[in-house]
Amino acid sequence: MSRIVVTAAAQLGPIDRAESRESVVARMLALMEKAAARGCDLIVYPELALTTFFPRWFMENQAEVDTFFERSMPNAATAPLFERAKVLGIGFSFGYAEMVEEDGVLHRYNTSIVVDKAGGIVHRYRKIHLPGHKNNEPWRAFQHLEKRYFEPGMEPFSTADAFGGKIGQAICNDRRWPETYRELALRGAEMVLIGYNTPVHYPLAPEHDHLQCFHNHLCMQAGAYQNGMWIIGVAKAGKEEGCDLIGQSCIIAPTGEIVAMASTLGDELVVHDCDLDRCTEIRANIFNFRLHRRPEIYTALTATDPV
Ligand code: CDT
Repeated sequence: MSRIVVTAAAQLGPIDRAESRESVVARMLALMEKAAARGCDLIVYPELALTTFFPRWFMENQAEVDTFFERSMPNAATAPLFERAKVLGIGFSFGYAEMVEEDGVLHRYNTSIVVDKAGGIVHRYRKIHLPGHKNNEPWRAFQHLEKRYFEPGMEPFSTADAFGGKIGQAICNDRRWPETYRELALRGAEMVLIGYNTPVHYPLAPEHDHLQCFHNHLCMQAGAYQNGMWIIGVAKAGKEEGCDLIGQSCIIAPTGEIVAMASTLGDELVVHDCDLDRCTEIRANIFNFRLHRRPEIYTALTATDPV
């Protein structure tokens, strides 16, 4: 049986603060129609896909922050995505700000879900590596307050059996950490979906601004190759509320090669036939974990502090 997952990376252009979820969902639906017309099994949207990237602003009023969060999924604004995808017979994935009450305590996470062709949520991932800072730092051109507005996800990386294979998820800053890919690969992931919002300007090291696009591909290509997995990297791109976000949404083969890439900073679809059996080219050979890995020697990897 074929294990080809025809996959679309659905890049979104900028979302203004005033743009409604309904308007964004209409844009996502337009991309979904295109993907379905191209025979896609799965369409992948970026991190925090439903709103502007709100951690760029310091907000003291929690009620204002909470306007960017979803209290249930699906909900009234996103139901059209679930309904249309089911009719089209296409799966999808997108990121959103999740507010959830667990054991009487309110939690807020940077979350991403995978929905299968039958319309069911088959995987949920809460961002583990939250970048940025907790307090207002007015010297910055813009804030990056993920550490203030979200709790880090406490569930380990995981996979779902979906689309004929094992699908994992990571979110934006996670893609810079080699542990993300290795954890997912050791848990069997054959395809990892990674949405991102990455500003061109990095206030802590502006001398690296010109390297943002290079680092974007560098880490995802290395992650794909060193673990023999497909990587679907999907940007929210373009000038959003005066902040330039990189694009370069791409599909990366288990060999580390970019096989499809967006060429704009707007709403754009790139599609590839991803053969999950190609993971074996790497995993049965150069990175055969069982034969060649030496976990008994890597003790520093799971130690809490660097040696
Ligand atoms: N969304 C996200 O995680 N963005 C970060 C920006 C750099 S850290 C301030 C990233 O790693 O792309």
